[in-house]
Amino acid sequence: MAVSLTLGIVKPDAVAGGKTGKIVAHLEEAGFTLRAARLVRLTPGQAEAFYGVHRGRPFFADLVSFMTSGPCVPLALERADAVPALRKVIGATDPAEAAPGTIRKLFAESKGRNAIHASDSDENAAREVGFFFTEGELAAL
Ligand code: 3AN
Repeated sequence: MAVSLTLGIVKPDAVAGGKTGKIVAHLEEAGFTLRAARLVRLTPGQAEAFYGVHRGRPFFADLVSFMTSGPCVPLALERADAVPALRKVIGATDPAEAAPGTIRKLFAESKGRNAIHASDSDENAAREVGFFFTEGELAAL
């Protein structure tokens, strides 16, 4: 089990709902170490670039609109097997289908307003961490 990095984003619904601290605490209790974090309001161009893989999907315009609707909190998270571990901790995309105790079950409102993003592969994790943070911003432990 190699230690690796993944990207989480506390989404605008959870930031506006005052859930950022609870979600970060949940992640730390699940064994993740915070390597970098910031509060940022994405521009439409940034959100379209970040979610470029979903361009053309029916929910793309709503996704960009939602992700630019208020500040979000990108997090560079470190742990053994970080990518699958974070996917497990956040739960299914639709909170109605998310397992008990997962972040989306606890904090998400709907499939669109679903509280948190997590990278879905090591390759995307590297791209997504690099989207928000420079090497120098990944704090040394
Ligand atoms: P996940 O975030 O679980 O990896 P993806 O990659 O399928 O899910 O979708 C990316 C984001 O697009 C989701 N987090 C969600 O906000 C949004 N999304 C996905 N499917 C839908 C849908 N059917 N309706 C509205 N938003 C959706």
